[in-house]
Amino acid sequence: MQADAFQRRSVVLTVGDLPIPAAIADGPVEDQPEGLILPRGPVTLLHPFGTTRFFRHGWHSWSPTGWVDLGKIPVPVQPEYRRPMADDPLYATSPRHTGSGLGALRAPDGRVLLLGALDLGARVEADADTLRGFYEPPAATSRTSARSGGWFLGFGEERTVFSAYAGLLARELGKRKPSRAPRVWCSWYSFYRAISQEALLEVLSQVRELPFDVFQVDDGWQRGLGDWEANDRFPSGMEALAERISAAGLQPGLWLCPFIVGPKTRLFQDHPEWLLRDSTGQPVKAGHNWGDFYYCLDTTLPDVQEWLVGLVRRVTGWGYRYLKLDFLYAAAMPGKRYRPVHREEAYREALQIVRDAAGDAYILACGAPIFSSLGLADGLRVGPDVAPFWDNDDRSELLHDRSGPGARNAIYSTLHRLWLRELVHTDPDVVYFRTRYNLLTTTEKEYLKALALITGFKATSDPPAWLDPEERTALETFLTAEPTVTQSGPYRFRIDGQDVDFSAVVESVDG
Ligand code: 9PG
Repeated sequence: MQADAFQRRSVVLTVGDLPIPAAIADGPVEDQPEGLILPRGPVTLLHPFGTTRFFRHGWHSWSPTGWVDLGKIPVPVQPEYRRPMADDPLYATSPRHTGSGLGALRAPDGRVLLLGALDLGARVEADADTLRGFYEPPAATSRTSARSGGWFLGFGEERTVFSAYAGLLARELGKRKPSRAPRVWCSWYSFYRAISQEALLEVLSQVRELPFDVFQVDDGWQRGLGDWEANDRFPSGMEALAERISAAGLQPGLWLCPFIVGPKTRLFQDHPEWLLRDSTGQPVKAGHNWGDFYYCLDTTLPDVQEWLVGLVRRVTGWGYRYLKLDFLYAAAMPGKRYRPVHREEAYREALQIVRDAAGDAYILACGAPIFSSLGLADGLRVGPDVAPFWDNDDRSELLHDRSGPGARNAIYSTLHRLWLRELVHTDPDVVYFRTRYNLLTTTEKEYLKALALITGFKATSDPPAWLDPEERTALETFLTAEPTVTQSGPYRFRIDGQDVDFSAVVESVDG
């Protein structure tokens, strides 16, 4: 049945005269106020827009997302081993611009033609003549819900069309958006891996005086990637730390990567049979970081699923109520799985297992495939990491990699994923208030702050002791603000009556 669905004849449309539809070759078509619902199976649209701009949607949190110029052939990210950290590695060398889940073209009058999948595993690509959507085999089939699949084809004003599509995604994949996003202090962007019990308790004593909700311990507490136990810098253990955080009136938060395995870990040694492998039997590399390659778990294995439940129960049992789950795309990497389901379905099932084990703990999905996380994650990182600098031009330009840390890359992708706000808390990453250890200008910091006020997801890594009195006041004002936000243009907003225009940031990337 799955093969049938996949091999179904293409739907071919011609967008000669707008508004659509023109001619539909196969299958039932349902009318939507802003467009059409097309059946599952490949869709090819012949469009008259030539080398216009194409909305290219990145695969996971860090994957660049925005309007690319169809006249410019995509250039693969270098070096090769970084490709999965930048985007879906299967399309890294495609000569066509390829997006995950959806794609859109800009018509000469500014309106957009959007082709968006209503199920997992879809890709949309474009060139000067065609907009083409297809589902990868095998079809993603949910064990828990009957998703109808198919496509949404919409034409109209950009925000209206994206919003109509978001509404359909909510229907197909669910939406999970608890009231207000928590206000988070996160250890990463000040201490990086150099955290310790002592250093964090010192910061906790300052953070507790400010209106934060969560104190989140990031990378650096664990023995290894897969060995999720406290290392020697946390001599009292993680449960004791969670107790101290709770006693300070904050919710304990913890970073972990449930789906990756470091090569020097006990997990890697004890369970080589748990690793996702390629068709030649080699373990699949999910990327290179922490000075080495790291690998993926085959999350369709019953033993791995049991281990995942145990892991999540253990950390929530320690008292952590906010889980920043990172490098999640590893569970959706191409490979040969124990159960031959589509890789994004495998990922979604694994995230569902984690979701169920976490109970009502808040899940922030990071490095996460966007579509397959919808309806399960509470918060979703929608751009690359920020950094206390604007951009690393060498990586962005010379290595063709806009997924690297930097304020510009983070702002750029987040702006193009604001339409997801209807479905999930979109996390633009932290805001900087400090001057200390920071190369960002005041304007650049203001952009980050405005974006956090727009999304409503507020976080910082600044230890209050690093701030001068004015910076501290600015942080406090930010944390307590509940501004009225309206959008007045593609990249223009009014935040409590103040105009913020990101157009210059976008133009600086798009050229
Ligand atoms: C901890 C960090 C922070 C951060 C996450 C994630 O491409 N890369 O090499 C790459 C490395 C780290 C990274 C993103 C990309 O950051 O987004 O907030 O938790 O891990 O290691």
